Amino acid sequence: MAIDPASPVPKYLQLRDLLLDWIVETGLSVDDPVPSERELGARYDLSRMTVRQTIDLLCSEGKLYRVPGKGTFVARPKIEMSLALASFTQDMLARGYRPGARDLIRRIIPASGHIARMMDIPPGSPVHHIERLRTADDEPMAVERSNIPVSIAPNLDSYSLSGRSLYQILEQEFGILLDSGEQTIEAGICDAADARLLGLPHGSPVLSMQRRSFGKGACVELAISTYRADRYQLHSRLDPRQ
Ligand code: 16G
Repeated sequence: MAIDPASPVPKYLQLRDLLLDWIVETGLSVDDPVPSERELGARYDLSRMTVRQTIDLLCSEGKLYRVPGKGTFVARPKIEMSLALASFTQDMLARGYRPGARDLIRRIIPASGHIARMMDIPPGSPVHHIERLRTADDEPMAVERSNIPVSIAPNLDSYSLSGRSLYQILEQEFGILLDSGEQTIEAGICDAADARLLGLPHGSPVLSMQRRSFGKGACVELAISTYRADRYQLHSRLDPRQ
């Protein structure tokens, strides 16, 4: 395939698709180098500026990455997160990664006005506040901040969460089955604290998620989480009836 100069599609976008096809066809894998901007320009008869625009785009999409002085390489594919009421553990296992969690904060706090409103509980009522760094194959992926009313899981704080799924503990120890949920996802910028935890430069793009999970009509968890946008993408099936 070649660039079509008569196409209404800008050349840098045509080159993007050609390069992605070429990577698949030639069987390039993660960390393999792609040809230099000069070689690509010559191969597709394009200016260096157009080629750079394409490479910039593919880098910002997380498909390629640059190493100064070395070249441009194929990036690892992003992890797909399903928009289901699944736990991090389930989601990672289903995708072939080893899930992990490191406790950052675990304490009982009085529900703030926001938490109380979101969870439909009285302001000031006690909630378990759990902050965890979530990992996949030991790589930091997300900072999750969960709030769970003490009234529904009184001694949750006595259960270790290392190596065990929160949703599994809620089900097995407290008989709480999550039956519905809602989630909002926004683009965001990593603050200094989360950047340090996730091993990212301050100001990196993230996916900010707020999830409310319900069991028998009551709000069980309000989770406010920060996921790395360079390693994560959301995947959902589309239903024409919704
Ligand atoms: C998911 C949930 C989180 C929940 C966690 C439990 C989001 C986006 N996702 O990551 O709310 O606390 O699963 O995971 O908020 P676990 O059962 O593996 O501990």
